[in-house]
Amino acid sequence: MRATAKAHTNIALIKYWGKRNEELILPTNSSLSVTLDGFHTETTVHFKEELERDVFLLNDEEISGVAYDRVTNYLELFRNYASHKGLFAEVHSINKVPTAAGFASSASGFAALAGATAKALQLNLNDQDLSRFTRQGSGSACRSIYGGFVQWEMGQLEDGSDSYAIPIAPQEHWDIRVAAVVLTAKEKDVSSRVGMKRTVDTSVFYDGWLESLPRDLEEIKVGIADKDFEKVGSIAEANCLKMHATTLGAIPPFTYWQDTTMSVMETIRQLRKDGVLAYFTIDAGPNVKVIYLPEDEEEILQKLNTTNGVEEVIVSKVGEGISYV
Ligand code: 2P0
Repeated sequence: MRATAKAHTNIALIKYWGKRNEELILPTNSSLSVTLDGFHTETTVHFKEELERDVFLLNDEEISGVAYDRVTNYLELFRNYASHKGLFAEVHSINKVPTAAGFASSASGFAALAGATAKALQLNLNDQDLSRFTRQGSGSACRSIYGGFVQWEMGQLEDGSDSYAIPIAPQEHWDIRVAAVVLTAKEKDVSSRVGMKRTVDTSVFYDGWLESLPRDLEEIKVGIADKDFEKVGSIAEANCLKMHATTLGAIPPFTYWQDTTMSVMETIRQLRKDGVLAYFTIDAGPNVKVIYLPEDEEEILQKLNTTNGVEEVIVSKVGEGISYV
């Protein structure tokens, strides 16, 4: 009753920003992401009769508190499903997602945890079932089951059975690059969970965000199919700006941006004025991700590395889906 899974993180080009059901993690909108090869989590789950509770080690360090609770509560889902009440596990995760890079390590983390747990319990889930299970650990993680370009279907049903990710185009479809621009951290963030809830509950701009999404999603899928980089980049950048605009309309208002975030945005706009196709996207934090084509890499990295506040730039290619070691 032991298995190891490896999953990569992903970056949303059309953002998930809000839940209609917090317990089941059901979103208010469908989203679309690219799986990244630069960042992954490898997790071993070992169920043992002699354990009296779950044990969670992250990078060889035993974890307690909120992070432990989230893992053990998540394992409970599988125990209930597989009728293994009282069977506990040792979970050993190696996280190759530098927290400073501002990627939700929960995406690769919960995808790897779900995969390893299902395998250890010999549940024989197909990818769709696995994605559905993964979603209940962390929303964005359900997209990390697949490589390449992935859509998370919001679904309509109250039990969440139609809310899971589907592959849109495989890893080898298109070689685009994503640079994670790490900025000097200044202040504590509003977590994505708290931020999205506050926005759904209070932002006067939230309805506008939701209304604009179906069109963004349809258009970007056409762009991906046609490998139209200008189309994909401009839709992704505008979608990110709309998501962040909703936070300014919340009560109390907040923003994830810092002055250095805006410096990077300005660098990207200037690159475009100079004829280089580069676009930015930003998640629930100050760091910026830049998407571009391989032939422009040298020039873009040179400009980013000389931008105010940039500590480090980490490049990813399009990555693969979950695998078992
Ligand atoms: C995304 N984000 O689509 C969006 C864009 C942040 C901004 O998914 O509460 O860690 O575990 O479902 O997935 C970050 O939120 O939230 C996120 P939960 P998650 O990638």
